[in-house]
Amino acid sequence: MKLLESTKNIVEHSHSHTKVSLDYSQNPQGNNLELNTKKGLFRKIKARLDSLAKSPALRKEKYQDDLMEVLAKNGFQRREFMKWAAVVTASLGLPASFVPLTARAAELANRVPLIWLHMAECTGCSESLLRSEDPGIDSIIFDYVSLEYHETIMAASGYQAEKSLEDAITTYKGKYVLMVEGGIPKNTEYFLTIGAHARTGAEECRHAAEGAAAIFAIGTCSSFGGVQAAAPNPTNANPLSEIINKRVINVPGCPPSEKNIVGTLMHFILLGDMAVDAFNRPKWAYGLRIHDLCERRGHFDAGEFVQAFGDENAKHGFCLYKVGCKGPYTFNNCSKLRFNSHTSWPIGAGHGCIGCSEPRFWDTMNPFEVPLGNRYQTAFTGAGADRTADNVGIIVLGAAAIGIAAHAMISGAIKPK
Ligand code: FSX
Ligand code: SF4
Ligand code: F3S
Repeated sequence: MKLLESTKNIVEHSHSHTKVSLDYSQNPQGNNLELNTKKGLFRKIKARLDSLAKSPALRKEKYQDDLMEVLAKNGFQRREFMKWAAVVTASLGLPASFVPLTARAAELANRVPLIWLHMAECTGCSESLLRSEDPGIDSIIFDYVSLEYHETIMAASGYQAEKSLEDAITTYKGKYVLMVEGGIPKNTEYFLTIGAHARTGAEECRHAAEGAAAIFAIGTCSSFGGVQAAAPNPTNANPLSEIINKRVINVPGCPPSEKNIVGTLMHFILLGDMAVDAFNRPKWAYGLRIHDLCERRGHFDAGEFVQAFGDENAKHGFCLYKVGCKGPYTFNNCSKLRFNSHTSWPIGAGHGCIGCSEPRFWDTMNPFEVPLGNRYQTAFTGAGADRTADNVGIIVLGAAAIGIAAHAMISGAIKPK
């Protein structure tokens, strides 16, 4: 964090002296950018990629082809790949002239060893990414990456699987990216044991984290504990960051989109580090609220709300706030990037956002089909268990909820639907 802050100062300082500026339109703070000019940043990324290109492609037995051939075999042309690279580049807050660099980073992704561990979870994060029914470009790139260990898709099992994990940890010590999916029991670690030697989940995480070059918690379970950590949390499930002593970047969502998983990997390959918010989520993906860019936002502003699922207003695609949408309190980019190769997302499908990328959302955002504002109105007028809101974040959230709820109520009064 210190390093990022100091580079931010350099960027800001040099800004006052030079006319060359970066495109910060999607990344207003710009504090994930280490150099002070577009040219300098371009050179820095290019040097990183040049040095990566010198290392050998891994998993040759599986992919002798290059990425373009792998994509072609799956029916994608270069034009589609470049379009994909343009979307990722823009999402990461980088200028359009960097698109060829993103494309190259994807092509070189088979040089980066990746270990993916499963803890307590539903495997939805892996499925969001792999989309085995209908893989998109993100899924294919992920498969093309040197995925050294992933229990769901590897052929090995039992002792053999454990051996492949050990081999990967030893062979790529200090170089591999570690991605962990799922919550992890703490103290009563034995509530989660894995594999032939029945190691606890926590032991496995600590062991794999030691030699990792970068560590990402994939999904809300690994980032914040997730569904098994919901009250009363019978297994003492905890986030990865509570289990190990190294820096963890959280990529939450239940599940996170394939773009957020692959985009984070691309960001790492391109720049090595990234700016994060207070919950250690990459700012490029979790910097805005769902509500900020929601396709139904015009209806919210006009006071046009769905009152009950299936009503006339639902057919018109009106705002889902009154049937419980938590988009105003949720930081994620679903409204922009969507899921399943940009085809749909929860609000597009007609249900409100349930706040799945926020800490403790199972406890704080439910009931999912009731507006959050209703609950806080009760709490703030004196009754209700929520009066015990035990941290500033929730109180701030509550204040925002009251504002949002007031808008919905006033709009409802003026314009009953
Ligand atoms: Fe599931 Fe990943 Fe939710 Fe958790 O998910 S989609 S329960 S975030 O760890 O598979
Ligand atoms: Fe979209 Fe939900 Fe905001 Fe309505 S309340 S505009 S549905 S994010
Ligand atoms: Fe989750 Fe809300 Fe996106 S429920 S998937 S953050 S729209």
